[in-house]
Amino acid sequence: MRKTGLKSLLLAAGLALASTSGNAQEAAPADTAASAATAAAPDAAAANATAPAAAATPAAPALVQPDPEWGQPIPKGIALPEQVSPNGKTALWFHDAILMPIIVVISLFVLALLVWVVVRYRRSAHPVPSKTTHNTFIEVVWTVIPVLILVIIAVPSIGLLSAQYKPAPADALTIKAIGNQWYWTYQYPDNGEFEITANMLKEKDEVQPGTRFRTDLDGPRLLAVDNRIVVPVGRPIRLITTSNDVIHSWALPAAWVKMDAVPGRLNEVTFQIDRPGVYFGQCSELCGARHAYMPIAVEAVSDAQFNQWVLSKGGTLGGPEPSAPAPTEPDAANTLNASAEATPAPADNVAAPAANTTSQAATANPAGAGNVE
Ligand SMILES: [Cu+2]
Repeated sequence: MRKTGLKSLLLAAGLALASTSGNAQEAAPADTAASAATAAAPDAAAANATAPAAAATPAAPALVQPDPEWGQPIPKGIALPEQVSPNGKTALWFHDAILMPIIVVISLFVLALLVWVVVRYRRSAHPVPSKTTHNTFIEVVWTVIPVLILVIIAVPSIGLLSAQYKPAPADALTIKAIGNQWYWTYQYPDNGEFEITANMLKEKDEVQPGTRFRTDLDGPRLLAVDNRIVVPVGRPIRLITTSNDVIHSWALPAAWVKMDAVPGRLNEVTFQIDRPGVYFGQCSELCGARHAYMPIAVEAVSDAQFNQWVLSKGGTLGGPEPSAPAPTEPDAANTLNASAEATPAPADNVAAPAANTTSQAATANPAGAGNVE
């Protein structure tokens, strides 16, 4: 007991120091932030939840409530999930309208042939076997029909394949997903390089008192994370994946995305979410003991909410805009950045989460501040 008291005192002192140095450039709020941190000193968890840096940045938009029918597994579901991206919709149509009917018809046809042969040519009904060896007509038919079926499948299949690997357009938003044993970090290079750390949220009975645990607002068990990433609805996302340790895989089934995250390499995939909501995925490459506990949660919101979220994370709005095809004008970028001047510089922001050292015991990585509720 005494040990934890001492620990939280040390932690609080560290937080107070971090907050004063972090806010040094902003003359006015420095004192209040420091005193606020000191006031919160006895409760390290509370101090962590209301990160000192948040005093200077705009409030994050409220958490979006996940829809149990969309973007997460449904009980007894055996079909592909509802798709929210153009490629996903094509793939779902391809699976439901082309592949499944063809597979069902072929399977039933082969089953019927087998049953017919077994019944009609059984020994009691057909004691003398036929010696027939060749039938040109049947041989042509059983060659030509499968070829035609393969051509029918190949046309939409190759189209989908090429669509999945089409490079992102110039106005796409770039997000970098970095796999770690066993959590994800994300960077937004178009928006001031700020970084998000996403850890799985544990259940109420698995955490220390005062630590944030999963609620229904966060999402399903084993899929909810403390910091969702946010993307704008209807805008192409250029997702770049890599890893800090072993091979992971970033997968979001509802958006038809799965891309390996390989150490020392950058993989790229483009996707787009056309429906607002919260979508969940998991690491899809066996990456170690806690492979099952590094989920992915993506919140798709309007442009305005996305911008608000970016500013709340200390980012900038200098990235390419969806309507501007050639957004390289330095002037335009400056005017956009002007509104974000009150927020700390990107370098400060990247450093900020390190001050909030709620290490999640099992992974021992610094967690982010969490979505302030
Ligand atoms: Cu992994």
